[in-house]
Amino acid sequence: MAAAYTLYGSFLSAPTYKVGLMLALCGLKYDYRHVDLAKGQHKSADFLRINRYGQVPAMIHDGFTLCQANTILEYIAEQTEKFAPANGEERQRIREWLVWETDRLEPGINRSRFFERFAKPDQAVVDYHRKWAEMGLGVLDELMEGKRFLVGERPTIADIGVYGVVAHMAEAKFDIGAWPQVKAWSERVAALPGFKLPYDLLPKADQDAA
Ligand SMILES: N[C@@H](CCC(=O)N[C@@H](CS)C(=O)NCC(=O)O)C(=O)O
Repeated sequence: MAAAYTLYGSFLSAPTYKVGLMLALCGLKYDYRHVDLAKGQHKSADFLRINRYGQVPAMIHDGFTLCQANTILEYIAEQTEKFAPANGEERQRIREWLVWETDRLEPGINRSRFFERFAKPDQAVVDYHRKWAEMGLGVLDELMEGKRFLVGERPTIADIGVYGVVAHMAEAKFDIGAWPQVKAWSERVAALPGFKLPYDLLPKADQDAA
């Protein structure tokens, strides 16, 4: 029988990892559909019906189609009440973190990683993005001082969204040791039950829930 959740994504994609990590930490079974970005499958007519933006990840839950990783995290948290806000103030703080990271953290780290792994543009472009990543990591490090998790004392989807990016910083050739609060926090996330690193989590081909 098909699982209630189907995740469409790529094992190379940090935003796909965010959703896969959330499903794993919630202990949810899901069918996985590999979208081959190199072959342009994300721009095919079939896939555009699932995600109009032509990007991974996308998810279908009981016939309801979703895209944009951080909003998928919010959806799963609402469905399961796991990693969810405890009250209205936490909901707001979580959203602030999730918007901040797509604005100030993800572009610098993910593009720096892309340049290291796939295609290097002019050095000035590389330097520009590395500077943005370092600024974002600096803000995260400062704001994590004296805190266990981003919002309150327990992990929420804010941690999962931000961690999904931080997990890829080594591939972007950033040494997490330069940001000690980020390092300590990321170790707390990695200690959560069900946690898996990116390449241990996402299959390289379609996989149905066991
Ligand atoms: N804001 C989107 C970003 C998704 C994204 O950038 N996905 C990349 C792979 S990591 C992609 O599909 N790139 C192909 C494209 O944008 O055409 C999210 O969080 O889901």
